Amino acid sequence: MLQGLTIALSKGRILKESLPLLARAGIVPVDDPDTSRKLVLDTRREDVKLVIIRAQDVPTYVEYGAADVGVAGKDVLMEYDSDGLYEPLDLGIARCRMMVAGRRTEGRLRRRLRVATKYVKTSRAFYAEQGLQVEIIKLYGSMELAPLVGLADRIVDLVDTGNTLKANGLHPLQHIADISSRLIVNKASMKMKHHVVKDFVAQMARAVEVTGRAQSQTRSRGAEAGD
Ligand code: PRT
Ligand code: MG
Repeated sequence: MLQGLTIALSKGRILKESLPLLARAGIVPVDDPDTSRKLVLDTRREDVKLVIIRAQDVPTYVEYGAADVGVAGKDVLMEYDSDGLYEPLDLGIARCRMMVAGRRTEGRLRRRLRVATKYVKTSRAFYAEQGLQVEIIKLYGSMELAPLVGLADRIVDLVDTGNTLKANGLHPLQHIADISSRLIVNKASMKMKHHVVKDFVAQMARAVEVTGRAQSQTRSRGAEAGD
């Protein structure tokens, strides 16, 4: 019997950066994921399909077995904070940093520091470790706005180029974690579909390795060419 494999991915940078890795494992969607409105995509491998969902929903789908495996940002996984998943591989994609940011100059506060973020658990743990009592304000997006309109003193958000912070007059202040996307695996699938899952993880590990090698070759060629 052919055991199928369902892979959960989110649209946007995770899908974009996962596709080249999946392609190395022969997993190529039949329809173009950029234009298709399908939420379940068939691939050229008859036994493999992709489900396309919100980034924050990927761990839920995988933990409950609606997908066997998935790709999720470490930021999402830290916030999801469950031991109901395996996390066997760092894919090294969609890299960024989770940072505290704010205005550089601010008056002395006579109340608790207010921190706006969608990463409530992670932020609470970070400040607790610092021994600081802060007020966490949960937002779902556009965190950068909060300090500008006086909603919060700080934000905890992801930073890549730093352009979004800069454009809003904010500065990175503290580093919380380096972020990249991870392969996650449903615990029952790891047992029941051991061969399929193990092969897939191995193929992805190989793809990550090959991609990393190609990238460092490009870099060293760039350095030789003097750019
Ligand atoms: O956007 P949507 O609400 O649909 O979902 P999502 O934001 O979770 O999806 P997506 O595709 O934006 O992000 C998916 C994952 O990509 C995240 O969970 C991270 O693990 C990873 N990732 C990597 C990033 C970034 N880099 C990133 N720069 N996610 C978001 N950003 C945002 C950041 O929040 C900020 O608004 O980009 C902005 C900062 O970018 P710079 O380059 O201006 O610093
Ligand atoms: Mg986004």
